[in-house]
Amino acid sequence: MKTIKAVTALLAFALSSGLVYGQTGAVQGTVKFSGTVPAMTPYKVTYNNNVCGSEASLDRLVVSKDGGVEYAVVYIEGLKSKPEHVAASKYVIDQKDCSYNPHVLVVDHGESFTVANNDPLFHNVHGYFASNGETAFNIAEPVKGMKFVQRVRKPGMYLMRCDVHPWMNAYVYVAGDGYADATNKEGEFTLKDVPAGKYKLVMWHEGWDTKDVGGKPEFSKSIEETQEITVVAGKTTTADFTIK
Ligand SMILES: [Cu+2]
Repeated sequence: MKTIKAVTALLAFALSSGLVYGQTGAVQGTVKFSGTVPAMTPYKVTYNNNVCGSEASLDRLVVSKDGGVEYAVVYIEGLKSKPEHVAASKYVIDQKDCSYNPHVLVVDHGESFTVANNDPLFHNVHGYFASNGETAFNIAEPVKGMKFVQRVRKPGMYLMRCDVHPWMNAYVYVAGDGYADATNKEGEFTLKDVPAGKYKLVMWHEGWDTKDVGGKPEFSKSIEETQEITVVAGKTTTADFTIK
């Protein structure tokens, strides 16, 4: 009798934890560029050249030789993940050689990220809500080695720029929906442990057209594409996007 009880308890645990049926699946795919990749004109740097160099890439469109688009953000709309605490030290945007690294960072909702200055000059990190262009935060980091932890409570996309060096730009996506990833150098993304079900998958790319407005690059609108996906328990769903 004891054995039956123990087995029943074990089975109940296995079922509730999804060990037996595996109630989650994965979503995997790529973002590719179709057609001729437009040449990106580097920004001409005319001051702080000893640190910043003479030309800067705006990193607006980064495509691999196989057409993979880096720095796109792919997320599931409206699916909340379990908040998992991640230390702010895990999410870092570094300022080095007057460029943000990485160019795009995905941060889980409710978490903080660190902005570091590894240049021997003044940078300020001006964060804007990408949705309306309003200021979300503004951090001054005048000295090399400074670090600042920024908490972003409102989910969504943030654009960061430096008011001193107008070519510097980066994005932080605060994943209100939890399930989000930024594409790697090959344009690949992976979303793991997604509960089985039907969802809307969204692909966001910042867009690459720029206009020079008094020496400051002004960026065109971002690009968004969606597709319906079905996540099956224990399986990997493939979803590919193309931009042109
Ligand atoms: Cu700067």
